[in-house]
Amino acid sequence: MLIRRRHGWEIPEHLATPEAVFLSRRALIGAAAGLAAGSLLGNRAAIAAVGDTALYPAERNSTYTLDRPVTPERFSADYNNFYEFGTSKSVLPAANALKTKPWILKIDGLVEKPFEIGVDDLIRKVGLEERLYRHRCVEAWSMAVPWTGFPLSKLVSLAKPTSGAKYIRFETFMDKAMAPGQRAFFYPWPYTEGLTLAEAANDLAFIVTGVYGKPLPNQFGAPIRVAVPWKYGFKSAKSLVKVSFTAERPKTFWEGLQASEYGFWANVNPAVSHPRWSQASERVLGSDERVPTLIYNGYGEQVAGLYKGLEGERLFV
Ligand SMILES: Nc1nc2c(c(=O)[nH]1)N[C@H]1C(S)=C(S)[C@@H](COP(=O)(O)O)O[C@H]1N2
Ligand SMILES: [Mo]
Repeated sequence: MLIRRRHGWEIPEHLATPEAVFLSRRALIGAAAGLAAGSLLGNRAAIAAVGDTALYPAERNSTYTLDRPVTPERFSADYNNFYEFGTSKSVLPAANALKTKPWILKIDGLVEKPFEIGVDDLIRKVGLEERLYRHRCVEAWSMAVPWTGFPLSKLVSLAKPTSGAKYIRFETFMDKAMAPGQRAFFYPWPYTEGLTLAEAANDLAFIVTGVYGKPLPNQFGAPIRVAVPWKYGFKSAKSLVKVSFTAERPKTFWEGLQASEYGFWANVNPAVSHPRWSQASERVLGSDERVPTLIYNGYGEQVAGLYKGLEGERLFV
């Protein structure tokens, strides 16, 4: 979290080419299954599932608007936090090693019946939409991106949590062979994060499978991640393999590393400094401009109510 460097913005050609090949192959394989599902269910989501090429770009949900331009992909795609692949911002080449097909998501804990589901099946089930969201890293940089995905509440509904469930816990994959960062033993791997069920039910809480109108490039946390736009970026865990429902507040990766600096709530607040730097403003990726940071990252109207009665908690760390 401490290292802040600038790197070249080029996306190597070897990244673009396999994707194109991959997508056209997928379109062929997916066509038969997608058409069958479409005629059975007759809904738009199922029909759209005729391979990844037909799924992206998804229709934009116009409810979510920005107060700033979308960050060009050449900036956001080579300035990432993904500690599994190293602590620099230039994890793009290392993240190439992440094998995202097939990818199984496990749902467990306090649910009616734990289950596993392939990410492609999940997407076909719930459908996709695009949303423009701001993203504010605790390190005081920010971006604005078009995420593709679906509300986290849809995943909660599928999971059917039991009455004892109060929290949702996200877990990232664990594979030291693929992710060299996970060989650093002093980090509490795997990466974990958490929300209250009330937060997870808020419409802003989003499960992300794509960005910039296409499936997630690896360095963004492929194939499935979280976006919780009113909280500091570290709450938005990447490359999820497990979503668990718990009675106890889950211990998170950054909390495990340094609880005094990175807490469970981590709601954005310009008035509450990080112990080592101000949170009053942020550097917008792709420019040297600094803009004032907004309480709840500008989403207060939708989320402030979640924290009524919790004023005694460290809501902004
Ligand atoms: N598994 C995992 N998830 C993670 C991180 C990480 O290192 N590992 N970094 C977090 C932080 S600090 C931020 S700011 C965002 C960065 O998302 P981006 O690289 O897509 O911009 O991912 C979050 N999710
Ligand atoms: Mo971050």
